[in-house]
Amino acid sequence: MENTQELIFASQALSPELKTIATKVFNRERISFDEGLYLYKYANLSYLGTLANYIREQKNSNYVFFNRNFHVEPTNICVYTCSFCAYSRLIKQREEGWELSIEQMMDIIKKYDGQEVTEVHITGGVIPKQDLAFYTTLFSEIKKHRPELHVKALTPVECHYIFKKAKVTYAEGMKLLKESGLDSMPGGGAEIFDKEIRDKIAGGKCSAEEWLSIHEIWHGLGMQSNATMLYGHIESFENRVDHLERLRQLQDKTKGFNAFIPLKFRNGNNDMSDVPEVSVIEDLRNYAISRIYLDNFDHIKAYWAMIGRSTAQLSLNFGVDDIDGTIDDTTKIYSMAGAEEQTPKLTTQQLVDLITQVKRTPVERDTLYHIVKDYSVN
Ligand code: V47
Ligand code: SF4
Repeated sequence: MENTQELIFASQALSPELKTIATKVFNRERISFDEGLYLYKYANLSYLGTLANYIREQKNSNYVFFNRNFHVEPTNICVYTCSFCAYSRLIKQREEGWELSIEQMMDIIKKYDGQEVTEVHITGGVIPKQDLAFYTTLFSEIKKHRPELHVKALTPVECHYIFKKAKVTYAEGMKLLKESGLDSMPGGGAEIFDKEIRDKIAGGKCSAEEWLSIHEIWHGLGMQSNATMLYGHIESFENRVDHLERLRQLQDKTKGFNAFIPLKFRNGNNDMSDVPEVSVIEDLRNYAISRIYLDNFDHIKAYWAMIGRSTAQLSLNFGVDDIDGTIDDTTKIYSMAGAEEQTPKLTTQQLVDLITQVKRTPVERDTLYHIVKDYSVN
């Protein structure tokens, strides 16, 4: 630790503000909103990497977590029209979309019988037919068939819509979903919390306050979830710090978030194709600042299917300790928006190799970060 501190403080380029922030990090003190903003505006990559890596190793030592998972996307038809979304088809273009029945989804799930997957991740578009009863039936069917398979499903965007339609409160709806077999919630639908930007890119769907409230209620039931931030489009650095700040405040209250997942805006085949994508340097800076700012989150995840394998490997030196899972070519949301990974699928051995190539220790986890296999132990 002394060496890390000496390295940081020896830098000629260090302003008094950056010195104060580094001192806070080494003393395990929280940085402020203005300091978060200062990092986005002025900190260089090596400074951010050193601090983020220090925190990452304090929290998770040399471990990099992954899981064995697959996705089921019930539909890509959607009543909403988020302008960054390359995936959804409006109801009127439904011939270009897919819409799975409960039986079809159960057939997908049954294909994994006998395989060592631990999680099914279920999210997609929002349509009237796939309502609260549809999802409670689906979850209870999954649990009847394979009780130990962790069901991570539905974002507040879907929850808000199905609860309103069923005329139940968020609390009643979340309780019904829990009783039917929902185990945790993924981090999607957060986009960017700032109202002006959210209205521009994701108008009509649940608000920031509603997104946060649904997670808070879920955590209140003793359950866990993830959080995301869609970055690198038309948002400002202030908007990013505001997003991190709201998540940090909720996590102080509930401690229910497992991981934070920054999602890089990809500009292929959507209504924001004229907005350029940010550089890999900006991706790494953003991972590192997220790691530094979110002192009450245990895990920062780089979603390899979205940023590609090489950037995911690099991110492991910038605060990231998790690279999601095997996925098994079961999600289309990023490949349709132009991500490098056109057929997102990695075997467990390939994930282990990616991690060991950058001299980290692979650990297979379950959704709630219990260790399934530590690869440093033979
Ligand atoms: O909310 C959609 C994003 C999210 C684009 O919790 C895009 O473990 C970039 O949240 N460019 C859904 N991003 C995916 C998600 C997720 C993924 C993996 C793991 C977990 C988890 C959660 O995908 C959406 C939206 O923010 N998204 N389109 C795009 N063009
Ligand atoms: Fe629908 Fe989600 Fe796409 Fe928005 S991001 S249009 S809510 S599928």
